[in-house]
Amino acid sequence: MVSPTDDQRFMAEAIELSRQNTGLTETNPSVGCLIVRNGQVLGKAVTAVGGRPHAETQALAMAGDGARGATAYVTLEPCSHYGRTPPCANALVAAGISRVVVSLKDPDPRVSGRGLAILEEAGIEVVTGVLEDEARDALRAYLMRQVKARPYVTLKLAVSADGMIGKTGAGQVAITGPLSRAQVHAMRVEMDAILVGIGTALADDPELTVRLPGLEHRSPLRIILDRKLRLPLDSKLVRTARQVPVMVVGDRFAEGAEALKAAGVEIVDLPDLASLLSELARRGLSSLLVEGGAEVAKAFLGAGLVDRIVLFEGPDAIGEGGIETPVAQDDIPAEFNLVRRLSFGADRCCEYERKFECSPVS
Ligand code: AOF
Ligand code: ZN
Repeated sequence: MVSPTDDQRFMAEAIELSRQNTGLTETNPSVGCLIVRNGQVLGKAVTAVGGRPHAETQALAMAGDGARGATAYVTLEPCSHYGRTPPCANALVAAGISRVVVSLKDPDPRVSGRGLAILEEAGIEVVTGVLEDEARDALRAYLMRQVKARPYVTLKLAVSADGMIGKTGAGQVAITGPLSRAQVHAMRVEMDAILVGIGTALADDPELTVRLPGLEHRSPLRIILDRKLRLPLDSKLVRTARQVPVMVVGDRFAEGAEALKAAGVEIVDLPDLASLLSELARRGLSSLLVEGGAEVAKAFLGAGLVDRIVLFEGPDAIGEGGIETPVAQDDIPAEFNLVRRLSFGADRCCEYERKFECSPVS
């Protein structure tokens, strides 16, 4: 007999494994799978970078004949559709797996319940809902796009000791230290897109790429909210548009549109943030990091379109000329809960999450 604690322990390992490729599996969720027999892990895998092969087929290949009579732990319901790979549910049946423990049902309409049905019809014991909250956290971006047809939105803010996010006319001001900055780059790796307003783009001339050794090629799509197309052609963003895509959300008939397009920038003309998020989801993007500035943060918060707030707090004050943060630690909206508290050198970092109300497990 497998005790419930064993199920939780192995599922925890599968979830941890799944996090390894978060953000790197294109439109696919990053799923973790363990093949276990008599308490021994015979195979384990995560959805490959790029989205294929899926986790189960790789874990089964690793377990080989050992999979016969074994238990498979999968963070998401095994797929049942013939996509670019044959269904994982069928592969589990063919390998002689006798028990499958799943955390979450897959909301993808091509799968949604059918994967579990294939397993049950083959006489496999199926258990669902194990460590559901943890799996939902690991799969939150994928679930948000599937269930709400928009990306999961994270708002990142770096706030000084006196509650400021910058200084008028001063360009980029160092609020947090190098460890926090490295952490922001690590966050970017997991994102499908990063967004700033034109105010920030003009003041900071940011590059918004990932600059971590070995991960430079993992930069997300860069989005600038720029109604009047004020983004300068000699900005770092435009100059690097051919290496890492840049999308400007603005009036496609405004002056300068042709020059931006010629420089490799895409212009999309959309009326509001909700339509932008729908468009991103339609393109298969599941996660968005909003990096500033104050007006953009307020607009996302005001529209109820923020799912997570990551608040970095530096040790020094900015003083005179400071730009006030749109949200401080003591006025986080009530619907957000503190989920993580970390330190990066002299900086503190608090993460707040809005209750994620999509429960795909029936
Ligand atoms: C699994 N195991 O590791 C993953 C799954 O485009 P395709 O054919 O690869 O299918 C994408 C869908 O497969 C995706 O929407 C989700 O339903 C499922 N992802 N399923 O069995 C995996 N990544
Ligand atoms: Zn699959």
